[in-house]
Amino acid sequence: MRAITSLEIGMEAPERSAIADKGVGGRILLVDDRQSSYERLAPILAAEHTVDVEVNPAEALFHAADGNYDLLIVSLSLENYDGLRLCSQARSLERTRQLPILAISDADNNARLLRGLEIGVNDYLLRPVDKNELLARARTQIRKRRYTDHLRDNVQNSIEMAITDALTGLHNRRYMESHLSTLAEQASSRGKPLALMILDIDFFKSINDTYGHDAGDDVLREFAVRIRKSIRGIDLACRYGGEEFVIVMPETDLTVAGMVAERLRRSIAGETFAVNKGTKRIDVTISIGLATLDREGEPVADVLKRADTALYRAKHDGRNRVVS
Ligand code: GH3
Ligand code: MG
Ligand code: MG
Ligand code: MG
Repeated sequence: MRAITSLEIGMEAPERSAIADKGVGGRILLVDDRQSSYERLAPILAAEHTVDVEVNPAEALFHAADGNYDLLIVSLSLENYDGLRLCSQARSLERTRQLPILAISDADNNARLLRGLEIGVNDYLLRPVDKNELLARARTQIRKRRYTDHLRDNVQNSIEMAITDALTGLHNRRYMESHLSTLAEQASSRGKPLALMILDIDFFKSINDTYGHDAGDDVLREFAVRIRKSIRGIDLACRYGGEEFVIVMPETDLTVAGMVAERLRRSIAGETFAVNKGTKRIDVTISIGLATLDREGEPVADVLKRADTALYRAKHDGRNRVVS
């Protein structure tokens, strides 16, 4: 692959960065095996964008797939290769499916152009290519691409926010409830155990009352950090309510879950929590109620209920303990 850089086409670096600042400058892969053609087109594009020229169409897809490009420009009149086939392959490949394609076609080849549009080519230009038209169409495709990316990021963020507890970064109750029954069904159908624990901070109200609400928040955040450290990737931890957390552990029986719970309980009681910007360290303890899925097809609500009853007993028996 031959990269046409600003130096090669004699353009000063500040000029390029001024254009990049406007946010339109993108990365373009130009697939063209006719020297007379790409030697004219690439410098035009390079005035606003970073351009790589690929003269070997068979290689082009490979580069398009991992080159992080914003736009693929394909000459349909390649000498030894079908430019349309390249476009169609790009559309069927996961990594290039969303990559905009601008086709360049000979003026006398309308049928091929129509086929290209059917395949999913986003826009086209006819030869002889007009400089300003090329730049305008490239710009439009790159802008659209940026906008779509932006929308996708926003959707992604909204989904994250809907399933995440803002204070601790753990999953929220809604997320856990929507996944718990699936986890239980999977465990049942595979004949694997499933353990569930409810963790509740002891006398949390008095932490708030004594050190302030912000200190309470510090404790919740630090508790979430310690929970994360003590679970496996397949475990599901969530903030279930105020100072109550739930951990679901697939493929874990009561004995192992009891050990995990006890280790966590001890680590909380054994190391003080920093609050109020680290100016104070306070003692925190937790109580844990533990239950497992007992029989195939048992409703998860029943398991949760038993874990909650166990938690109640842990509180009643003096707190800072695990009960199953
Ligand atoms: P127990 O040992 O029986 O669990 O007593 P507790 O004081 O921990 O339980 P209680 O349910 O009486 O109090 C829970 C408190 O948690 C009450 C509520 O104000 C506080 N709380 C709930 N959510 C938050 C929060 O996001 N931040 C802070 N700082 N406090 C919270
Ligand atoms: Mg309570
Ligand atoms: Mg509590
Ligand atoms: Mg509580």
